[in-house]
Amino acid sequence: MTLLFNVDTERADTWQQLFAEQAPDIDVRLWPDIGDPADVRYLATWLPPEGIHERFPNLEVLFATSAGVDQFDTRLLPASVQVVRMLDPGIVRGIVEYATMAVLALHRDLPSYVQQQREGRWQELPYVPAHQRRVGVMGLGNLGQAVLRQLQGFGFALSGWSRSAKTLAGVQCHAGEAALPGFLAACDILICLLPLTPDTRGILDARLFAGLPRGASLINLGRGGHLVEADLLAALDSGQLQQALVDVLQEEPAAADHPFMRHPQIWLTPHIGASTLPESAFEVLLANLRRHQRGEPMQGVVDRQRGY
Ligand code: NDP
Ligand code: OXD
Repeated sequence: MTLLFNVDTERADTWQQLFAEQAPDIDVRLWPDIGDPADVRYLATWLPPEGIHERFPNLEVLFATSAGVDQFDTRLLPASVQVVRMLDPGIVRGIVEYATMAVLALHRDLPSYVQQQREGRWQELPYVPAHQRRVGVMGLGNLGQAVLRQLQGFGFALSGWSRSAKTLAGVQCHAGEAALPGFLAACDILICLLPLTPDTRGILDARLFAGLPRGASLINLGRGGHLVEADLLAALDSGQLQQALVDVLQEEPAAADHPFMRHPQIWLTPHIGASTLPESAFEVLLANLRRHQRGEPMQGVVDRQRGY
């Protein structure tokens, strides 16, 4: 059974070593040393190689090394190939850390205090208790729910929005497009943790910003494709939004002269919300391989119809 990794060299060596130590029956190959492509049953990759089916005629499972799978055009893959996203607990930890850091920074007015310091001003701003701070999460999946669980400990007024209806203790849940305005109207801090699909592309736009309370802030941890960048700039300029923390951009890496780079109301990070670490993702991947070998359903299989 051959598993081919198409990942960066640093992580490739760790993956190979983990398999050699703990699952020596699996023949692990590292791109570009493919050997006979007809041997490859499993491919683990961030980006899909060109002409994947012609190249690997016996491919059965494409394991994304990421939680999001929008980089794959799953329509180009034969129906027989299952696409599985990465449910790495390390990704969850990373996103929970980032979201918590971002919410607390916004809640405690850190961007304003940093600005005041630069201007040589020592001035206290009004304190808003956590229970009066309304934090909403778009996307109540693996990551959105983990973030909400963590934020609950601080006592924020929490809400969430998803495609299908959910019941989460301590969270005001909203579902579907019709419920979006009601959800937005009660978000002082909005976190996007949606997958990028045809339905969610460009969802963070002028219309959505107009539906938020004036002076709200945005944390985009989803994908750059969710955000209409010009609309964010306009919303910040007009005061409709106060601050944005942006981890993902339409074009990555961003150009040095990208308008977000030096914007005083934007904190930009280079897609570091979370990344897959072989040390924590190995068990998840191996467990899925074993499930597949036993003919059992794998965890994290992408529904091609929904696109996530
Ligand atoms: P999940 O698939 O577990 O959850 C997705 C959630 O989004 C679900 O609650 C789903 O609703 C909801 N959703 C999807 N489409 C819509 C829609 N049209 N309207 C309303 N809600 C919708 O994904 P994860 O939580 O694992 O990951 C979310 C995304 O986070 C990834 O796709 C990726 O883009 C991003 N990410 C970013 C990282 C970073 O470093 N910045 C790292 C990892 C992930 P329902 O529950 O009803 O299906
Ligand atoms: C992911 C990411 O989706 O790193 O895992 O963005």
